[in-house]
Amino acid sequence: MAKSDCNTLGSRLIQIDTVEKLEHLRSVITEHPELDHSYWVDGYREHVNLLAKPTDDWHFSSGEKIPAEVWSDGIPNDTMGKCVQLWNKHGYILDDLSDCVTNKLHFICEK
Ligand SMILES: [Ca+2]
Repeated sequence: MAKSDCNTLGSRLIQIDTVEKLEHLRSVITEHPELDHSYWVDGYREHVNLLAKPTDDWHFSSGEKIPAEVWSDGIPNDTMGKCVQLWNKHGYILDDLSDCVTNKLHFICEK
């Protein structure tokens, strides 16, 4: 699983907390066609239930709130969203997903 794999390496899932960091990742990935995957990145949502709005309560593992500006318009959009991917569609946007484990996403660690 990505989180424990990152921990084994003495790192963590990458925390995309600024637009600059997001754009840097996009430029690295687009320059290297072999890196064209969707990636599991840090972010989770508390209080997932059908009454909550998909935009509610998104945090990094550090507990900090995910800043609104790193999300694209209309995202998060999954009622049951629990985790975050850097999606290899729409030019690598952050997207919420209900399950990042069974989707067998690649993942990015950082120190
Ligand atoms: Ca979504």
